[in-house]
Amino acid sequence: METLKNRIQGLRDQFAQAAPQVLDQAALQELRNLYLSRKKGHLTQLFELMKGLAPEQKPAAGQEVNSFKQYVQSELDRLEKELQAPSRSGPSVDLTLPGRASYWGAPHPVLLIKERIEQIFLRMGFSIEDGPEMETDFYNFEALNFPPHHPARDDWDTLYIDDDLLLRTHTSPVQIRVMEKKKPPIRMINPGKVFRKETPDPTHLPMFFQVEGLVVDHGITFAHLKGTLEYFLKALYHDSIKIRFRPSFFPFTEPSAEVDIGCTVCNGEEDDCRVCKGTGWLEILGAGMVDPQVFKNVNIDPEKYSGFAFGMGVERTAMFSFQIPDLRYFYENDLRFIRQFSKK
Ligand code: FA5
Repeated sequence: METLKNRIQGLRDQFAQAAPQVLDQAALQELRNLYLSRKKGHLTQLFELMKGLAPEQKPAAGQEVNSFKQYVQSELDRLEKELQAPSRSGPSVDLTLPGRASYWGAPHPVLLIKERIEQIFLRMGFSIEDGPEMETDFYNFEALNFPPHHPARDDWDTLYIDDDLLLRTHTSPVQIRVMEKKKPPIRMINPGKVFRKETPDPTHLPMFFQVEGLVVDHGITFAHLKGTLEYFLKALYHDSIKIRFRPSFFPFTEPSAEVDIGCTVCNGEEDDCRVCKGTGWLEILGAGMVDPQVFKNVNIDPEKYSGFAFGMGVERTAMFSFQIPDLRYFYENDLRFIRQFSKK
């Protein structure tokens, strides 16, 4: 009797293991034959085994075998039903549902404008140069004619790393690095990040991109500076963009100018415009003729050569191109903002 019970338990375990593997009608039929086939099925063999038992053991044994047979039968029925249900026999996707659009990503608007600026200057024969974001006091200030304690340093709220190292406040140090390396003629731009200890507001960021420009050759005049920048601004915005040059001061250029364009957000028509603050003008870059002292600092003879330089803010340029009223949107990483620049 014990042998029979153990045999039934063993068969029950085997069945439970085999049932989840049944994925089609052929496998189901195989399992059915294994247990219920009249000739060699496990149940037929169990009934054979019963015959050898003592008569008083037969009723209990009969109950055990019959209950196992019922278990097998009902499990086979359940598997049969499952195979017919759509989840196992047919595709589980509803092909009538509308498709989901996939998002392809979009270039960041600042990157987009940086590339447009580069393209315009490449067309004019400028090269693209690179420089470090962490600078020494010499490159960021001294070689650019800012002696220690010069009040002009106060215009830049500098982030110092130690007494000599700082996060560059502008891309102008790259002018020095390029003039140390290359001799004129030089025609280069340098796009890169700069850092200032500023509180973010609609027109100021503590980290932003600038594009520096430098031209050095024989006989370069302010007319070249003006012509180059006018050509550039018209190519970037449109032919009828309003441009004005205002006298300004930078220790490394003389004379110096600040260049403004007519407000692209309000067109000079709103007194309370948050971007131009009602002035109708937007400051886009600083520029000027390279100061002779800067040439001397890099061993270029100012009697033989002259040049001009400029530095523009890329976020401000992008802000004016896309009419974005607040520079802080660029770095809030709100996908709803970024996705507007997707081409798809
Ligand atoms: C400079 O940084 C000079 N190095 C530019 C220069 C280069 C002058 C070569 C002469 C010759 P300025 O601090 O004005 O200048 O900055 C240049 C431009 O960077 C500004 O016109 C503006 O477009 C942008 N800018 C300045 N400060 C910020 C700021 N906090 N956030 C975003 N953009 C800024």
